[in-house]
Amino acid sequence: MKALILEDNETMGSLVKRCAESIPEIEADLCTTYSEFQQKLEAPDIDLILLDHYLPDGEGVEILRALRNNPRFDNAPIFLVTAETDRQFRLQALQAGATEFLEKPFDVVELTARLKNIAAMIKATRELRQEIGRLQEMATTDALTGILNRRAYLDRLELEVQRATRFKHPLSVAMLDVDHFKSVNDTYGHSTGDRVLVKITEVVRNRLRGIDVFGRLGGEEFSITMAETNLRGARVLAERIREDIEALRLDDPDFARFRVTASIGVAEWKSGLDPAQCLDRADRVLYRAKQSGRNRVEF
Ligand code: GH3
Ligand code: MG
Ligand code: MG
Ligand code: MG
Ligand code: MG
Repeated sequence: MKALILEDNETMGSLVKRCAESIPEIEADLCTTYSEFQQKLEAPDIDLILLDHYLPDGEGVEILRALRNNPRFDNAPIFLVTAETDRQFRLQALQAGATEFLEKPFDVVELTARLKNIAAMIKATRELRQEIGRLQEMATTDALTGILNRRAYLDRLELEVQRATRFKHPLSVAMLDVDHFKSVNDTYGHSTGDRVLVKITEVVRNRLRGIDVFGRLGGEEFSITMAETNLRGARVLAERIREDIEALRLDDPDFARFRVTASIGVAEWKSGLDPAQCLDRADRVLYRAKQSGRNRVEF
């Protein structure tokens, strides 16, 4: 972790730096003027700040207030290390958001101990953040196929509908359902069924553009949101996907004769339709595709 120190007295600054660097996780950088500090503050990875109060070109407490108003540092650990011993001043500094307040001359053992505690807290916060990221990923990803799960897909669809409404841009939605998938499971087993779903996901993905949104709604049902795409464009894409799935062959020798097909319903979003209505339309069209013999695109 990176510590940035602002202290105009070089001897004092070096001492603070040495205390900080005696903690193995901390790497410290010393600035002797506020303007130098401001420049170095631009670095993206500063975890901890130590401020002196009396500076030739600024005052620690004011700098502290400014840092607390900066969203990048509103929660960062900030130490105020100052020769000012007045109680009123100490309260001011704490009220301005100082994490720690240390009087100069400070006790090296005390500063080091406090820095060590803060380093442990920074580490714990980091781990928590990573864990949150991991959980977020889990909560939005379908475990089998790695694409968006139902919840995340519906969130994205909602966003795309808002965007299309706002900019009056076209938007289309497709619902895809694998044909007679139950018989795939019954004939080849559930784990082969799973592999088929993964293969189909790959095939669809290869046809999509970066701005398309693809999710698994559940079982063998998928949906695609096509931004900036009218019904005509969506039909063309859906037809290509249908052909690709029909042409799919698995490596497994059992699959030499095996074919899988899917039916797709396509609907264009119209102003005033909410995401659920939009999906509902595509779903009804999909039903028609099933009724008309499967392995086809309806719109
Ligand atoms: P249709 O052409 O009318 O869509 O027929 P279908 O057999 O595909 O439709 P149905 O809804 O009756 O069956 C869906 C099957 O999908 C039943 C279920 O066991 C299977 N299934 C759902 N989720 C999974 C999964 O994650 N893995 C596997 N292997 N099978 C699944
Ligand atoms: Mg000073
Ligand atoms: Mg189904
Ligand atoms: Mg069904
Ligand atoms: Mg099906």
